[in-house]
Amino acid sequence: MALLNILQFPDPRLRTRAKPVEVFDDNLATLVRDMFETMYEAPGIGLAATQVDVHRRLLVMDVSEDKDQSRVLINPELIETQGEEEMDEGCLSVPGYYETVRRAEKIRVRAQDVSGKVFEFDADGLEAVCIQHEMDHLEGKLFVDYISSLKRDRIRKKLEKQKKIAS
Ligand code: GNR
Ligand code: NI
Repeated sequence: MALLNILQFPDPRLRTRAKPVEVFDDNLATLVRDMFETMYEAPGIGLAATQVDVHRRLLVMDVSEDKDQSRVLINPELIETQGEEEMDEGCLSVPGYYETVRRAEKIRVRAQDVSGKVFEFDADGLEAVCIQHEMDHLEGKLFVDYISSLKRDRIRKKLEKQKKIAS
């Protein structure tokens, strides 16, 4: 097991569009395990491969209170969306900042599991928000892209300053 380094905004690597996962092998299973360990340790409710500098289309998540409902989505697609909802979002790549984002309220998702098997399910509430947030990462998109450029710039400057002090 290994903890992975989480890239922080405004790292340009977070802007990479991830490629499909094509090989469902032991390396993939190890990456999934390491991503879960990294997500639970952070702690966070989701983690996209992009955030750990792996530019393949997979994400892990667990939105449960008891942290016993781990879910891995490989090559996820939204096949249906319904309604709109606003929620305060945070991101492990934008630590310490929370902003309101409007997203689809209910979604139907198609994805593959770690062995490559295709499955579908419906999600709403926090789970739906988390899936859309993680799928954005796979497109190189961050939740701060939904707020004003003035606010985003302020966050960028503060995180850059923090990084300088820390290094
Ligand atoms: O841990 C996280 N919490 C969260 C809260 C509201 C909306 C989205 C999220 S995802 C975030 C972890 C993360 O950055 N995933 O990419
Ligand atoms: Ni995030």
